[in-house]
Amino acid sequence: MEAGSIVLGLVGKTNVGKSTFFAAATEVPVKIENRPFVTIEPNVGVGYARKRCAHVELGLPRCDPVNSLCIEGWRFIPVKLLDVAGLVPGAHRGRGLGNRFLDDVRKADALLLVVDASGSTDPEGVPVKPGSYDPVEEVGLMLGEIYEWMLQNLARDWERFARRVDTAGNVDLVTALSQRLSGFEIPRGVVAGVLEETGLGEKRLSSWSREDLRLFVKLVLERGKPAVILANKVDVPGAEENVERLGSSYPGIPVVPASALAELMLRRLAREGRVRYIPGDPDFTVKDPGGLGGKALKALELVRERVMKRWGGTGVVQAINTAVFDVLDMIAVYPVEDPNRYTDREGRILPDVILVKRGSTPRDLAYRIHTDLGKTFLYAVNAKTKQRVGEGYRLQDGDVVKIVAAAGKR
Ligand SMILES: Nc1nc2c(ncn2[C@@H]2O[C@H](COP(=O)(O)OP(=O)(O)OP(=O)(O)O)[C@@H](O)[C@H]2O)c(=O)[nH]1
Ligand SMILES: [Mg+2]
Repeated sequence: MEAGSIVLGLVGKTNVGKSTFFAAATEVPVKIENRPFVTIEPNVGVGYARKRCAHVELGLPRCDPVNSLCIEGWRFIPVKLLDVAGLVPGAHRGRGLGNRFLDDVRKADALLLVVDASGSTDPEGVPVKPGSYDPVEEVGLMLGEIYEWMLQNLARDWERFARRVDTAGNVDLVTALSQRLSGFEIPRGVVAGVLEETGLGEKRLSSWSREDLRLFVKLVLERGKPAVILANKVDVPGAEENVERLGSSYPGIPVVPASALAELMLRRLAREGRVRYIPGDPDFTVKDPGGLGGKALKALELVRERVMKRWGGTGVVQAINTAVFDVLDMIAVYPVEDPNRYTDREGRILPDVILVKRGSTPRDLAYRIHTDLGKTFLYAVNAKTKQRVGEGYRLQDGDVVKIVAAAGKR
């Protein structure tokens, strides 16, 4: 299954539950232990955003998903997840495992910043009594590490770079800085926007002060690698108050309360047929209470009380949804060949769903499917209204569209 084009990077302090989240979301078994620096080599896998499937809205009895999954009317849309080594304060100066591991998340479109909302790990990831460490501080430290990492990269050999750009004359700043940041996959529009907004675009690079450079990196990071705070371990008593403080401490960054451990447990038991649980559901049911041991039943009841009832779900799918649909502002569209039957050439109903940025046109979608289709795009048919739509049309969430191109076949 193709993982689509969205990449989410799990970053944060060591021993907070990044790999647990990864294992729960991707169902790929990875090493999880209660000690710092368990993960060294990055884990790459496929997780899913969840949305009502278009077949439900269209009143169709079913669909035939190919690039995604549909479970009881919920479409699960693949996104790539990266789980990397943890950070400790001072990682940018080489402490702990250093922050070269952040290099693994250069390709991430957004970051899931995992923090221990229960405060049961110290800054070095060593287990401590719950509530003895402040996750608000943890977020600040981790954002600081990520920021220093980018600043260090950009500032390396800065003077020489600035002189070269200034004297070259015909190089524009947006291009030069975008190229310099190319390893971070920062959209060009972000660089251009920050230069304009700060007025830095008017200044020669060699006259930028250290503060100018810092401001530039701060804003580029905020917009080019937007984050969601995953407040993990909310199953631990005492986490609640921390979740609230996290929410008010970082305006502009959404906070999703989560228990990666609960999701991991529910998925395992659902696979084994012992509970009924669809990832992202607000609750679950135990199928065979007799077959489960007393310990497991007790753990499940704790999950129900402390996680599902209090927070409305485990937060794992919710965090992916928040990153994809809120922070990255993506919408889901369904390309088809036959707009009357909503099928592809093989007669499969709504086989594929594709994530595109809100505001995308049918031609943008055509490019996403295939470069040739984008180049030879003529018009599209909105399968819901059966109307022809052109380049002036902005795709809407849940749209089903047929692309008509000059090449015909692809
Ligand atoms: N109570 C509770 N414990 C959790 C939760 N998520 C993870 N843990 C525990 O936290 C510990 C660390 O989990 P990992 O997933 O290995 O953490 P990590 O962030 O990947 O750690 P490193 O790879 O070592 O940096 C394990 O003992 C997990 O069982 C949660 O939601 N609730
Ligand atoms: Mg790990």
